[in-house]
Amino acid sequence: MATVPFTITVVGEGNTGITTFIHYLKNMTGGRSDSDGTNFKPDVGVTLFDLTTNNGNVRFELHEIADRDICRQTHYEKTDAFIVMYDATSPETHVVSSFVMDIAQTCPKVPIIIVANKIDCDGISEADIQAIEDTDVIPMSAKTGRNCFKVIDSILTILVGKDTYIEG
Ligand SMILES: Nc1nc2c(ncn2[C@@H]2O[C@H](COP(=O)(O)OP(=O)(O)O)[C@@H](O)[C@H]2O)c(=O)[nH]1
Ligand SMILES: [Mg+2]
Repeated sequence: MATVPFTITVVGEGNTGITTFIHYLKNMTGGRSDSDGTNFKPDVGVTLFDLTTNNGNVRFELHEIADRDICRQTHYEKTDAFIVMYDATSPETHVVSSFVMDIAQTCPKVPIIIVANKIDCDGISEADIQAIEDTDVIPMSAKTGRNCFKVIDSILTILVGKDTYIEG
């Protein structure tokens, strides 16, 4: 069966946990990082992993973008879905709306998933986590892995179709 490739761009302020999230997924899926130079740019990290779903095989190419201008210039066009991440413990990183507005203006048809990371941290209660969920943001911990695959499931639902799930 053919593998359908998707390019996912992950953006957010520094230190929100993007690299940790991508490493977690890479380790869990046996993925690999692109270090052969073909996709390499100073501010861009690329990680590939394959998923078997009930609706076919999917390849995710995850791009971590450190610089918003680079993101705009080189990535907006080829991105199938964006993950915008903020740190749930750090309100100043909650500049999600500016990322979202930027993306929505440049490529309004591309889906955006908003993730609040670091929900494992002290001071974040289950009620807080529920409140995040109520705003259609996915609460996540890249450290413990909680909800990391929920983010992937949400993308699969949007890009592949409803009731798509990872098999095996
Ligand atoms: N407690 C906690 N720390 C995290 C989590 N994700 C990342 N971190 C920590 O936050 C810091 C920044 O993470 P990093 O992945 O490099 O962030 P990036 O700049 O967005 O790529 C590191 O010290 C990570 O160990 C998380 O879910 N929970
Ligand atoms: Mg990083």
